[in-house]
Amino acid sequence: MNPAQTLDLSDGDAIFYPAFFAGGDVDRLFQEFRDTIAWQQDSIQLYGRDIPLPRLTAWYGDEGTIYHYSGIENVPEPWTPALLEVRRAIEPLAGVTFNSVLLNRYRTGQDSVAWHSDDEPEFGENPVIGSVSLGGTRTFQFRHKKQKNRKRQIELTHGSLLIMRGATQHNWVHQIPKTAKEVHERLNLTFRVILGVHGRSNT
Ligand SMILES: O=C(O)CCC(=O)C(=O)O
Ligand SMILES: [Mn+2]
Repeated sequence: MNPAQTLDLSDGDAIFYPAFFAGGDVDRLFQEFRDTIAWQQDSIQLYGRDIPLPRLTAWYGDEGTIYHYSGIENVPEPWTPALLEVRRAIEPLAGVTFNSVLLNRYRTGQDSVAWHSDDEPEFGENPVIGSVSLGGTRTFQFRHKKQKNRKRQIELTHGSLLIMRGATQHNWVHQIPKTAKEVHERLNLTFRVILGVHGRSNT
């Protein structure tokens, strides 16, 4: 593991570990998740039309961690051993017990996620989000919600961990823009805490 970098968001709090997972583990995890996760092509409803998301997604977690976004209701698949392995590795740094994970699969540079913040009510006031990246490096951008010229960006490398916490989701939006560059397929795992769910968290 190499040293942490803080992102200097002032009214937000984000820490980045460029090579949190290293060696053979990273390639093994990439292959395992690419080949065994129940990837779905979701779409959002916009003006009465179904628009496919520009990426594949999946939702895993404790029973009852139902998560809504853009009109989509996500019912979790149960944890797999590999997901639990990653979760346990990052929890000591995140300082929370995660009960769910949203996975994103960016097949090419044309896959992306648009500006948003992870501020759905089920995440609570100041959510801690642990985001693990595997595969091709993609640029992750932050933009301040009010002072739109305040921007930050980092390259999310293979095996990296980004932790967002504090007021980050209140004050900043983030995105993964499309790129014309040749990029390798990328997987992203964002571990989250959904509030109001009772029960065992490690089954
Ligand atoms: O792919 C990423 O690094 C970001 C994904 C993201 O922001 C999200 O799923 O909320
Ligand atoms: Mn997000």
